[in-house]
Amino acid sequence: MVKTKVEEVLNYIKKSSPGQDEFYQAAREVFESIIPLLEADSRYLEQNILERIIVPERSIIFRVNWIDDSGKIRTNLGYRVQFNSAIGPYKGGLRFHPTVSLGTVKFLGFEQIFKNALTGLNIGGAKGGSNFDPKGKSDAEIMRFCQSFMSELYKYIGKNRDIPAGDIGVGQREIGYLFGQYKKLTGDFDGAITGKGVNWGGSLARKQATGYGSVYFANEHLKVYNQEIKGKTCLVSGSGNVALYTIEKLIQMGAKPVACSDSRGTVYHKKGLDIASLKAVKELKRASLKEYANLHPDCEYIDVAHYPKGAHAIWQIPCDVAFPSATQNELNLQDAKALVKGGCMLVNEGANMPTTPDAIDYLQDMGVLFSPGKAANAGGVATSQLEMSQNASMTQWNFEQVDIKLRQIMKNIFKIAYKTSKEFDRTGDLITGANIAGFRKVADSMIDQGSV
Ligand code: NDP
Ligand code: 2IT
Repeated sequence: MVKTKVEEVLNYIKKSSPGQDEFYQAAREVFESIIPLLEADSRYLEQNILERIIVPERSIIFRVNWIDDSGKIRTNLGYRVQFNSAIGPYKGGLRFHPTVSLGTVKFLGFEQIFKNALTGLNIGGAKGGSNFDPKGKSDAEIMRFCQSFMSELYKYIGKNRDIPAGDIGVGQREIGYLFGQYKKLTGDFDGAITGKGVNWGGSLARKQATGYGSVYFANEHLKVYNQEIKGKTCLVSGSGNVALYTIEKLIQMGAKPVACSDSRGTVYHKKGLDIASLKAVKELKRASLKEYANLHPDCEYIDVAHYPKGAHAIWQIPCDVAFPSATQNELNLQDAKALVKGGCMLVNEGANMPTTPDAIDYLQDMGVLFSPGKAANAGGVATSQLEMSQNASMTQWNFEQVDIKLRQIMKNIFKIAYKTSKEFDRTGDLITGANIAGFRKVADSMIDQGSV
């Protein structure tokens, strides 16, 4: 009966959201994994929570006109999906990438609802972005695009209403231009955007938080099995914000990250990645990883054109722990098979939905530990909330204060996901544990607040 109902709602999503495959994938994963809760407590189906929770409270789509360096008017699509505000104001990042569509933003916003609930903080779920491609654009073009994007978005956000932040293609530079325009239009210097620079209201450790948090989570996970991250050989896909600070924390904790990637290729540095030159190439120069390979003749560079068909080069490298930290569906069944062959014991998701459903099934069947992104990468948004909190009280905490809170939050997220997996007789299945714990908090709040 419960399973039939879940299928019914999933079919409805498929029909009512044509072409939104990623959204459908995210909804299926959550709904299938919460079946034990729906069976144990009839209130959720009686109150039509599934039908209600899969519809965003509001989806805003807008035109963004901006002027390129040659004086030509260019047009992109802008999105903000305010998915759920049952437990707090809408909160979630903005993604600028040519692949962004309404389906992408809906999948990310849907995931964000449960991730934010898991942090234990009062933040609702949202996501936004644009199909604007920041690659190859000048600083001035990025600034004009951000100003134009905010000229529409500012109408819908606010420190108690909706608080955007960064995601793929949106780092501190973009947040600066967005915040500048927000301030100009509203006249308010407040915490309506997070990920700000530390000189102008940003929180120390926000930049590091997602990556550091991901490693703290992996370590908590390993501890249950009498293991630790120290001494482990690791693969970290991507080389953006999340990947770089995952690599940095791994090195600090005595692990050995040996490979990372970008959209053009993979670097395999067997003796261990050098974080200083990685940051210099990717963070400061915004260059290709090929430049890192040029600086380190002892490392191997595998161009994306030479990936084995259908698989991704990075996952073919032997490792103990894999941290997919680039983008969705970047680790497929073929990759999962290679990881198992290479001795991988834990896949810890730094990105949002990086592992395909068949890859997850395979990893779990083969006894590989799995940390779902909703739990493992929640340190970024949690620290965003710490930034909101500092802004509201007009204070600034030092790095250690924020880092201690981040560590505690990641420990708590692990604890609640693990405890909930146990409660539903699936001890150690953190997908079930995280989805049920996140869903229960939001669904109970929706029930408390009635039909709104
Ligand atoms: P960045 O833009 O800083 O970095 C993204 C990295 O992934 C880059 O190295 C990029 O390559 C690579 N990449 C992006 N898209 C693709 C693609 N389609 N194919 C191949 N490579 C790709 O983003 P973040 O590090 O902020 O985000 C990474 C992931 O983590 C995303 O899934 C994001 O949603 C998630 N996340 C981010 C948080 C944050 O606080 N920033 C918080 C929680 C999750 P290239 O350098 O060539 O562009
Ligand atoms: O996916 C995510 O959690 C983020 N991109 C961070 C969101 C935030 O509001 O800090």
